[in-house]
Amino acid sequence: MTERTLVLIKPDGVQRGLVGAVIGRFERRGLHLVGLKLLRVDRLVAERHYAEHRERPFFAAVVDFITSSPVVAMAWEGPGAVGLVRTMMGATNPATAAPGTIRGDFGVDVGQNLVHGSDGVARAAEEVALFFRPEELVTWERAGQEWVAPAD
Ligand code: IDP
Ligand code: MG
Repeated sequence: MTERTLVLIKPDGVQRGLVGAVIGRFERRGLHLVGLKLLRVDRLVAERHYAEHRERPFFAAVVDFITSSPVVAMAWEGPGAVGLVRTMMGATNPATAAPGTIRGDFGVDVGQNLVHGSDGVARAAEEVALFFRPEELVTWERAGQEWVAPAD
């Protein structure tokens, strides 16, 4: 089933010049890019984005971090895209993330773990809507996509 998910390259990934490397992984995997922008996350959006963690001790730190410097926001589609992206990102803490994952290849610290990916289909729809206006999402066909997966 085709799903849509939100991916953020967090401030550490942008500052470290890893935007191309991260996007390239999703492209090579065969996912379909339907939204992309560089932006500075404002505090209200950050607090809504991390609302599920409001009571956690690290809430203020994650809001401070995501608003500290620009991020790249993307919407990607593909079969099982939500779980696929989570698998490609690796465990939340890069210290224990498997090699071959984004966090496991590029990070060492839980606070600077490079990427965000939605953790469910319903949450993904909310997160895409938080970061993109409807007209910013582009409907298009990628050449050769039939060699990645059959259309559903
Ligand atoms: P996820 O990004 O793998 O979905 P979540 O549990 O949703 O992980 O946590 C959101 C973000 O909060 C993480 O990506 C990480 O940057 C940060 N975070 C999670 N747990 C901790 C912690 O124990 N200390 C500091 N930061 C944390
Ligand atoms: Mg999460």
